[in-house]
Amino acid sequence: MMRKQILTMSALLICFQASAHAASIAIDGNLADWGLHKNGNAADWDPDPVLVPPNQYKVEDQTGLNTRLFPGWGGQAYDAEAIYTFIDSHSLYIALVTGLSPNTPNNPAGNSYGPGDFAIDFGGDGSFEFGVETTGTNKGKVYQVGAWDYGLWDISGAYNPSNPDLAHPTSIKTGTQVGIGELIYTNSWFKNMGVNTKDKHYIIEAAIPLSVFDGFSGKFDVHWTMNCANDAIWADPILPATVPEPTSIALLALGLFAMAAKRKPSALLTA
Ligand SMILES: [Ca+2]
Ligand SMILES: [Ca+2]
Ligand SMILES: [Ca+2]
Repeated sequence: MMRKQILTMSALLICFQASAHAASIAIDGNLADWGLHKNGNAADWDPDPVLVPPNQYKVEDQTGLNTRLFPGWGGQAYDAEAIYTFIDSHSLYIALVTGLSPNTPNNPAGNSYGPGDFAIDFGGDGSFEFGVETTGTNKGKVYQVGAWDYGLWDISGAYNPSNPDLAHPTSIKTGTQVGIGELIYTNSWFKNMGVNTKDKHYIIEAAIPLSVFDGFSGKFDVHWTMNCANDAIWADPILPATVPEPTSIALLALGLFAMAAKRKPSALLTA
């Protein structure tokens, strides 16, 4: 009897989550669902304004061979070009466009640096509490981060690997896994996005369940760079404090009503 009641509740809650998740982002490495285009126009970088209002994205497309990206160099191959974020009742969605191939070897001795991880700072205080792995067998896993790796540049933008700028964490060094999201880093490049039509672009698209951020809310930074931190990009969405939504309250009440009905069938029948 009790088991059946619990199943009824679960079914109702799953039902609710499925309907709330009906938002429009598919984690498939294609950013058409964000309202982005590949038409060779400047407006290609502008997302769907309803989905992604201005505070939730940043575009910083650069081009050219060995252009200075600030603080580092590396041109298109190291360009962190755009980041977009969107939050629904279930997940944080992230879309990143970069010139950095996921297959770039991490070989500092050969002046080659691989992709970094998403770094998430609640409170805007420079402490990046969470990280999301973007490559390797842990791709998509979310960590509460103990320590970060950093890049080659100091706070003034000078090459100084022994005193790196802590505002730009690169890869997760140590941490405790708190969950797993969906994440795709496309292996093949595409062209014709924006006015630099010959640039090759790769995409990272991710969905992170909000449950991993339990106890955190408010404005936060979603930051990404590569392991040299030659170029970094970030956006500042807002995570509302968790309050039960009217729909879920109604469904919970319905579930409780169903349980009460099962517990006291006679009372219901004679009412
Ligand atoms: Ca997509
Ligand atoms: Ca570019
Ligand atoms: Ca913080």
